[in-house]
Amino acid sequence: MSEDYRSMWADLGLDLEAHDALLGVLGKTYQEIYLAQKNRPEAMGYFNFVMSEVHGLRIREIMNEKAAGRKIIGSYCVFVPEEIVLAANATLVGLCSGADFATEDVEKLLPRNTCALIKSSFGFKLGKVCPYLESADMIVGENTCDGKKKAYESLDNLVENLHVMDLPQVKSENGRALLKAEYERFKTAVENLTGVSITVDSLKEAIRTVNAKRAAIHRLCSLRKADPAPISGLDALLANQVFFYDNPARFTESVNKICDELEQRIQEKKGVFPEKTPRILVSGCPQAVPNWKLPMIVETAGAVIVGEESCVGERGTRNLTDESGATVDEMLDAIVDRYFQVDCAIFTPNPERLNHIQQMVAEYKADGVIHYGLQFCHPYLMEAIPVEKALEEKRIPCLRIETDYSMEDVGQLKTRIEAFVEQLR
Ligand code: BJ8
Repeated sequence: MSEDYRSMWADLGLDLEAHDALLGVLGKTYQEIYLAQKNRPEAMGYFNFVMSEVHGLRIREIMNEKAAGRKIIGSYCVFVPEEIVLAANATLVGLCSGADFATEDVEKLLPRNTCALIKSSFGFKLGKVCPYLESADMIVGENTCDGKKKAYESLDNLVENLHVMDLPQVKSENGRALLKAEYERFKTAVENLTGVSITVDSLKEAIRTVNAKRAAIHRLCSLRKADPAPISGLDALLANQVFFYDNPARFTESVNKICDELEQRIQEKKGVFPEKTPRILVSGCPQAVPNWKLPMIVETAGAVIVGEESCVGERGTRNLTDESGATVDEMLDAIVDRYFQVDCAIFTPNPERLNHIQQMVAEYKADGVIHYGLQFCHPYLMEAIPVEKALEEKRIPCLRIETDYSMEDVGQLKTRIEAFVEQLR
């Protein structure tokens, strides 16, 4: 990394030594998991570049945006509407939370039995190793699960400008009204931060930009229906992860380029694994960068992942926003309609999620489902039990796993996953 980046990280207040250690581990892990794959599409070269510059070039771009007066907003959840952020001439970045860091310090603020994702978000802050978090002018928290809701009360003491968004827990008329009111309040907060009023034109353009990004990912998803699978689950997950922090227009273009190449591969019947490789749908908690543990195990156990029913995946990107509204309010309604369909397990009851899992199994011709639950995540772990039961009633094999970010259980998971893959053959 150039000296130029080091001074940028120092200006952001990062702990350079700890940050070097993080980048070292990240680079090594990426090398061992991603670069070791065979038959990758050439266009994945873009994502290799993005990952090698994840704290470099992208942060430099963000710092340049800030110097030009643009505000940066950080988010932990797919309920934070990027459309509103872009329409106010700001940039939204996802704050990844996919690795353990500064655990001892974190456990002074949060109980040990908190999910790894929440602990990680605190670890990156306390360890001063996330340039996205440090460059953000506003951080958005959301009242989703109890863990996050209560953790934001403590996070409020650690960051300067935390905006907490209330979220409904029930898909009712009242729930929808709450989401609309909260998106209006968020719009005002973003406008106050940026000094930019959202107009019909700016909101329409923002909706189009985010729709284009989602449409590119939809295209990628649908190409994964082919057998042999033209892209690995690891690579598709990476595209879904980069979705959260790359420049939207460049991301859209890069994903479409991969899709062009995948279409060619499908025509030539060229796959990343041989035809008839057991196909797995992963469903459950989000897998944030650099949490690649599960797909690494699955795809080295002789199976291929063909879809992610997850917020870093189809739950997060499904459905476009209607862009035909003639007023800001009409478009806000369309945004609410789109996001209100996200079937996170914090909702009760949440039958749409089970429907979507079954739909995805059929569409992607999955042979089985692995339910991915993070330890101590009550919403997903609880929902996993009826999901597994319903799938098995339909003769769709399901393996329920509960894990964290440590590597301690890799051997045990490998054994269980290999046995599951064997059962699917
Ligand atoms: S819309 S899934 S991104 S809240 S793993 S922190 S649920 S205890 S992440 Fe999520 Fe938004 Fe829902 Fe999606 Fe809590 Fe579970 Fe931890 Fe979780």
